Amino acid sequence: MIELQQITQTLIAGDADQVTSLVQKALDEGADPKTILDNGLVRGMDIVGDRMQEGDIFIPEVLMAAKAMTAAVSVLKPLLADADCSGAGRVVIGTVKGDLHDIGKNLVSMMLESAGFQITDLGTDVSPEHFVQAAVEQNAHIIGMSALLTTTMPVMKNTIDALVASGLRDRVKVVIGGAPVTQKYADEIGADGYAADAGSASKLAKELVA
Ligand code: B1M
Repeated sequence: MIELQQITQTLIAGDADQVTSLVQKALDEGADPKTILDNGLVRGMDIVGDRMQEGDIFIPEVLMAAKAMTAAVSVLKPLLADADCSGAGRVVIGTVKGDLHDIGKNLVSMMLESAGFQITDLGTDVSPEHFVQAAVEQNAHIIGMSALLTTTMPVMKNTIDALVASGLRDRVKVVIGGAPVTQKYADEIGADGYAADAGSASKLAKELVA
């Protein structure tokens, strides 16, 4: 029987092949995909973050863990589809300028896609102008922004300002998230919503376009 703890430790060790195989075995044994994601994989990335902050591990080890996370999530992706999906709307999503963290953003994209949204993923390091341009091109209902650094959070406000300047603000909802982001910050900058995790982001997006 695969323990979630084993998955967490293998993720922290950055062993993509092993973690992928453990996730597959856990699924074969009947484990719930969402539990594997939250209590095995995301938990592992949190521990990686704590160790990085304490100076116990460095960027190369963090990158290995990040690659292992991406590989493991790809096994879970088809199983996390939302049963209640009904052609939901168009979302332009990205990690804001100056920020290269994309694991959380990719999870949010994946959950939104599973919930029936059409996703345009702009990747990382996305400028306010690029968000606005993509929202126009895609006729987007929602712009989703992710930031993992306190220093890049202000780009979210800059993007909302750019939306206002382009005359689009009333037509496009703005959802923000990422580890340092809070509901209070969303209120301060005039975003339409904040979500703490990928599951709540999908729920919130559905509410906003209903
Ligand atoms: Co970076 N990093 N990192 N890092 N990194 C953090 C964020 C940090 C907290 C680590 C630490 O010190 N404890 C710290 C930020 C401190 C701060 O600003 N307060 C930090 C730092 C300092 C840095 C560098 C500056 C380090 C350096 O170079 N000295 C550098 C910056 C590079 C840059 O972006 N310009 C850097 C680099 C990196 C790597 C490249 C090595 C790698 C990223 C690889 C990648 O993403 N492809 C990396 C990683 C992996 C992390 C940690 C360890 C893990 C992040 C992660 O993937 N978590 C992170 C520590 C931590 O967060 N505990 C850390 C798992 C992921 C599932 O969670 O992204 O929070 P998360 O997403 C969640 C929710 O937040 C939410 O849903 C997701 C799923 O549930 N969510 C949204 C996210 N986006 C959302 C959008 C929404 C809604 C919800 O709506 C649109």
